Amino acid sequence: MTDTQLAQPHAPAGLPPLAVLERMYEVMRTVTVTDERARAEAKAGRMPAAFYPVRGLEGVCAALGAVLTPDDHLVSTYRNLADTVAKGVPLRAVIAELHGRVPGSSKGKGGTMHMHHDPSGLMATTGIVGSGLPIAAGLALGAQLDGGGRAVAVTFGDGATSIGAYHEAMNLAALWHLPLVFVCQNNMWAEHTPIAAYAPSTALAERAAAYNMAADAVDGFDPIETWRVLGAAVARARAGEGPTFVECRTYRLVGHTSSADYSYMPPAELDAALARDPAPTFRAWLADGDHVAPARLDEIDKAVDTGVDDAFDFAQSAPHPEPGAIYDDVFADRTWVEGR
Ligand SMILES: Cc1ncc(C[n+]2csc(CCOP(=O)(O)OP(=O)(O)O)c2C)c(N)n1
Ligand SMILES: [Mg+2]
Repeated sequence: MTDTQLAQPHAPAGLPPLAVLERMYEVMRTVTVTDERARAEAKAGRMPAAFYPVRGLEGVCAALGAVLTPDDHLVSTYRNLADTVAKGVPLRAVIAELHGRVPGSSKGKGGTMHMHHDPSGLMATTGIVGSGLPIAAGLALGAQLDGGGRAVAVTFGDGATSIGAYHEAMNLAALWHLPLVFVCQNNMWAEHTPIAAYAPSTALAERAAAYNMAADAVDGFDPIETWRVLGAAVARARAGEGPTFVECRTYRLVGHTSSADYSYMPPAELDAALARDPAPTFRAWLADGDHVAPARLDEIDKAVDTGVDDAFDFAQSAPHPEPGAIYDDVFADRTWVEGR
């Protein structure tokens, strides 16, 4: 933990209300089931796209979704299944976009690298490591100029903290007190490189002190603690108290992409993380602590399974975009396109 005292005054007391607990579990279960199905579909050649698994991030993303409203903006990465679902993008629109089909959130023309869904506040996803941070800083400047009240969050990996754009965005956000939450999804790996092999200090939250920015580090396998810390950071942003850097410590439970070998990951480390698999662990905690009735959890599981099947069936029977649609939604002034 680093400067926990900076964020904590805003931390909500107690547990999230029942509806929020149920929604968090629904998101986590949806993500776990969809992730597995997407990897299978990609391997079978039915989803001809790179898919970046999110297993391990379920609790972090469910917590983030629970503290943001649809008016708040989110910028994510290529590893965005959990972020998009948690932010409220309909699963059909997410899966159709992964398949490059017309009903996708970017009309099937963006794929996982370029998703956008206005009604839920998902502003962009990016394929270039670290490139979402300056975009989010711009959105946060917009929110500030609009008079405040709206928070902006950006998610990125641990590896992104070694990219120049990360430092530029951190610097400006702190200097201008932007309403921005930097959510570092530290899964301990950047492709095939473990964090200790590329970062001289693996305490990533401590770097925020160099920008005089509030920061916290949290166990990302604990969705309730993550909800508290992210909730406090979002509250700071809304209150005009400036940005917060939150390092959510998790572990990547499968390979970098759906097809990548991950036998290089130390088995003991991976097994320890798998023993804390977010959705089943949260489910057991909800049931054992009498927070949500087991029958209700069964109901959620059933609805999630049906919803995931529906989203893949929907996507795979939807049309691809027409070639002529390639210039639509790209240029505000279409003279150049139409003049050709
Ligand atoms: C600027 C840039 N350099 C390299 C890559 C190739 N690349 C894609 S994902 C990745 C790993 C990034 O690791 P991290 O930021 O920890 O995110 P994770 O994939 O673990 O979620 C790399 C190097 C890229 N997309 N962009
Ligand atoms: Mg990583």
